[in-house]
Amino acid sequence: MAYYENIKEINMKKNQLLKNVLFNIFGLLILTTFGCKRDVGGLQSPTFPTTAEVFIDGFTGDLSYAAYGTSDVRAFQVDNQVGYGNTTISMRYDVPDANSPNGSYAGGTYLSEIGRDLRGYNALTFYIKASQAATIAEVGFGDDLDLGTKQHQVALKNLQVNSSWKKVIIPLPDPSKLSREKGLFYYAAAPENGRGYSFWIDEVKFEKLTDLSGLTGVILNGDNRTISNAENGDKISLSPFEVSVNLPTGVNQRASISPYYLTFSSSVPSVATVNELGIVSVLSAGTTVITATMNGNITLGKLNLTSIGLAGFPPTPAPTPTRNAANVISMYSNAYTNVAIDTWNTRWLFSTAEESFVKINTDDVIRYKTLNFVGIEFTSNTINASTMTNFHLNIWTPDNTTLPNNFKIKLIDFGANNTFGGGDDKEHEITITRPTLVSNNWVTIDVPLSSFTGLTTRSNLAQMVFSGTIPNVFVDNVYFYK
Ligand SMILES: [Ca+2]
Ligand SMILES: [Ca+2]
Ligand SMILES: [Ca+2]
Repeated sequence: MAYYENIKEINMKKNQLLKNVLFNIFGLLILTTFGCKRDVGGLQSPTFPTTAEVFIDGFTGDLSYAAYGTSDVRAFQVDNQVGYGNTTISMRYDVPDANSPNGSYAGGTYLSEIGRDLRGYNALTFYIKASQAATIAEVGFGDDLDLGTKQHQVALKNLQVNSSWKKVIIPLPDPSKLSREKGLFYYAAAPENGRGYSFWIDEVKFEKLTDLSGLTGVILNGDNRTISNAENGDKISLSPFEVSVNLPTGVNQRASISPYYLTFSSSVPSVATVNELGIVSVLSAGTTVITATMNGNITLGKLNLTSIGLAGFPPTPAPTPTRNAANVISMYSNAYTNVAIDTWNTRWLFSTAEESFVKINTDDVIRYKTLNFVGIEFTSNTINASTMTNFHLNIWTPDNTTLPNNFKIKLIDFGANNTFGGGDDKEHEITITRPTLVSNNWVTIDVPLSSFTGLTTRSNLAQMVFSGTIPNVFVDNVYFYK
């Protein structure tokens, strides 16, 4: 199969990032053991090669190479003079100078055209040295150019190298997921202080190491993070996602991993859910603990999340009334049968109040916004509260309630003629302030009707007015009782 066809196939499948890409690893030809048009993806139980080697003194036959877009596509070549150990063949990378017309960095990925079964291994290893002390931005595997997902990517970042060969070990976070891996090795390296340099990599292979220990997934940098004031609708990432391992040298090493290696869960999904990318979605007020597992083992790091609910919304319903219904005339409550109310917002001239009827969990509440004053009418069926002793309601506000802020309630009785005017109307307004009036808590207003001193009759109550200086008010459990 021609090298040219290989390019075409990859370009068809993949992406814009791939610039020129693909030049031959040995010279001019890439030989593959499979026809390049053969589609093995649809087979039910295919067997993929378990080949460990990627590059020893040459490449395995299933490989192709793709240079990353904007990189220097000629940065990589096989070096026949330098090699690890007794060999004189390795992979050489010439990082360009900054502002090089050929590209601003060196980077690319080595692909198995058909995929490999890596489930029998636990690490990718290789040797590396450089022409000078340098920091390689990224090396790893799992970049199969499937842009946007890179589900199996593992990246060792900021790898320190110098002029002596050293062995690098990148653990496979969960080998069971690597039954058909195409992205066998990738790298990206930028100039050091604006100047290019060279580095060599050799003996790239997958291994089953017996002296790796402490393999653990890590989220949130391994922290036990607490967020106590999340709000509904918040999205919170559990990144960075990492794998931690104790290397044979005793060094504890972390590498970045795709979130697809992790399984996330929320202890209380009604409060917040977490998707396969480790993004937490806050849904309702309450507390949940978000954790993750890798390979069935709990990761380092977790998120203790408390949502206060909707911003400016009561996190919980108002206290449920317990008074005997026989002693109550209810205007608005889930606890009682309510009398008919004409409107909870008369939209009188100069009133800016907007009302809506919302639920806190399953409990109904009236919400007022931009409240300066609001008229409430029940003239069609006036209320006879003559035998009642008290007026009750619950309110909740997120607004500042320090003095002189206030919430006012006016009750209006249409008098003996049971109609507006006629000289017999009576009314009285009370003002609620601190300490009764507080923010972000349900406030119980329970006032003896005798306190409405101007309301000398109450057999034909027909109107009520809420007003004051707090523009956001939730109202519930509005009733008279005796
Ligand atoms: Ca070699
Ligand atoms: Ca209610
Ligand atoms: Ca009247």
